[in-house]
Amino acid sequence: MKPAVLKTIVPAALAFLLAMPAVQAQETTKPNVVILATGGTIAGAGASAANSATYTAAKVGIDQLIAGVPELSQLANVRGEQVMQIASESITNDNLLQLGRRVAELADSEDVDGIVITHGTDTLEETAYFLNLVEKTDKPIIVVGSMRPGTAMSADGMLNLYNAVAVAGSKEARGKGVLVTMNDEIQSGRDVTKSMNIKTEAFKSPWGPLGMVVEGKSYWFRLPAKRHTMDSEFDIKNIKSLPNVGIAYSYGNVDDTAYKAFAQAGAKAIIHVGTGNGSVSSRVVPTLQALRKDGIQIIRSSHVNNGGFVLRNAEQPDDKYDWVVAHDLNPQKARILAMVALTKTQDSKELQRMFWEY
Ligand code: DAS
Repeated sequence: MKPAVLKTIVPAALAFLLAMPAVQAQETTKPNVVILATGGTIAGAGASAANSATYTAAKVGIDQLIAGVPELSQLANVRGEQVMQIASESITNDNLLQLGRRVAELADSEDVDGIVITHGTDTLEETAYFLNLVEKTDKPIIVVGSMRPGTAMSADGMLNLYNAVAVAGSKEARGKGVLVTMNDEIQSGRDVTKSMNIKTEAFKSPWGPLGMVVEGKSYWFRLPAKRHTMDSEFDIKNIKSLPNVGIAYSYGNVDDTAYKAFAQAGAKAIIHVGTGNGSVSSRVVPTLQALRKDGIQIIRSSHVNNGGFVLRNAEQPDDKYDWVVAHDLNPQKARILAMVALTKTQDSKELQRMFWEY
């Protein structure tokens, strides 16, 4: 081979070979993120690109979701598992426990740095809060969904998923509790709620988001104030089943039918969704007093959206009736905490402490 050629090829080959370990090392420096898929709109499909609201949820599998966002591989070593494939309005307590146990197994695994859960948006806030209460890890756990199916124009799922993996792989997200990344914002799993059903800017926290994700980088502005994950007294590993807790919505002319039906069905607690400050109609108070005497916990929440804040002994003499107030939790989150709390205590004063602290 002519010397001139040797002079060019050999150094280039050497340089390439020398770079190899660095390339290998780069792969191993990327975080390992597992995506658990449960269904929902983020896995949905519509008949045409114009169908942003008419589609079928829970159709697309996790491998296709990951293949649809090849940029994920720039953020992390990603692998997926299809835990279930359902629309989230159909998620049961058993599904919640199944998901929570799989999350705990992965969180305990040395080679997992972060976990993403793709989920329907209808009950995303309930799952996120449940995991926030029971997962004993400081690794990032990010629950993510989308308001439009991937088949629609301006679908939001791809970027939501990209942001979720970016946050799940970031060290700054550790120890902040379960998080939700929707519409470029990072929300606390405790606070966030679906406030609108046909906008991509649907998920809001009454007390504001914790941060933002821009081009794969997260920016933090606040920290969660309530107990969660490693600081929680609850542990998924100690929860065999979740008790029956009903939610009864109040309104003008309401009577005690729903409350009696929940009691008949074996509810251990009833979330009263009151008007205003968790008010209770005078037509319903005697029944709630009787149900409390029968051992059913009565928990007053509010249907004031975007941050109803129920104060003890304001609208009702909670001390006298031995009732609990849900603090700022919306009714569906109050049910999640009540179920988890009742796996540990039947004491209403202990329950109230938990509602202040979580
Ligand atoms: N049915 C809704 C759900 O699965 C679709 C969605 O918004 O994700 O929660």
